[in-house]
Amino acid sequence: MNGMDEGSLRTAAEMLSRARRVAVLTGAGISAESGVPTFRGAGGFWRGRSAMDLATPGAFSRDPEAVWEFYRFRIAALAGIEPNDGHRALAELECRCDQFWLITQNVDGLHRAAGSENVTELHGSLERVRCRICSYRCASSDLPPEAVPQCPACGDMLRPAVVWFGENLPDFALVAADEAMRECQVMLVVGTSGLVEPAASFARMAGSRGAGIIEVNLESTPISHVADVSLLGPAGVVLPSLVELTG
Ligand code: BV8
Ligand code: ZN
Repeated sequence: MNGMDEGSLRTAAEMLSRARRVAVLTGAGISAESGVPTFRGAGGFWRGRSAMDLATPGAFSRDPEAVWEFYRFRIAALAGIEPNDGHRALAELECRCDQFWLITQNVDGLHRAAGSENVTELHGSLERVRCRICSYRCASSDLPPEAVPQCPACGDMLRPAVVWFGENLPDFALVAADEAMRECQVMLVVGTSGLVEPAASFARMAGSRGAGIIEVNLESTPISHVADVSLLGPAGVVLPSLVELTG
């Protein structure tokens, strides 16, 4: 069942109204209407290089200047972005549930800025940087100005506190995601292309345990096959309508 038709929206709202324990998985698509480029759209390229090529430990070892140029640009862009109605609708939904998990692949901090509380940043955050080898960490806003900032504690290189391709996700994030998948009665999957593991498998895992799956996206994705209902439309329009109908 798909399409942003009234019937699908009503079905999704009924699923959510009956659920007391709700999990949400979000991807870059929920921040698109805030002006944050998505990974696989046109925004997925930086000076002709794919974001995927730059977001790896190998790229950082080979060319830390280029990787830092990419991330400084994205960190600077955080100053100019605001949560949109989609982020705010999820913060509202959280208030209406007995248990709520917001698991995001995004690193832009917009869910917390919108007021969401139980947020798990699977892939870290652009708001923080850390030392490549020691435990030093600081806010991105306190970043030293050098092209490749040095750790004040040990002198090695500072890096963005995000999870790169080929790196493991932090244990606390996997524990939170596992609990959400086990406990939720409904999982809402918003604005993700469903290509990056392990997040891409969360909906299938929750669905195989009996949770109802609702997808919100502009187009169908590999997740559409495991969704009970797919709502095709922009998250900033669909989510407020959905939460309002949930009553
Ligand atoms: C791991 C942080 C164990 C950085 C990100 C081969 C070698 C090495 C690894 C692998 C391999 N094969 C598979 C892997 C695993 C790899 C992976 O999945 N690769 C894929 C691409 C093949 N995963 C990992 O490496 C993960 N770690 O598995 O550890 C391990 C260890 C070693 C070796 C193997 C396994 C770590 C993954 C984390 C990577 N870091 N980000 C940074 O941001 O710079 S991922 C990055 O992609 C972002 O976090 C982003 O969120 C994420 C996923 O993308 P989406 O969020 O889905 O965004 P996308 O642009 O793709 O899609 C946007 C969607 O929104 C679209 O569907 C669009 O239609 C929709 N949309 C647009 N506008 C709207 C909208 N929807 C609604 N409304 C709108 N307005
Ligand atoms: Zn250090």
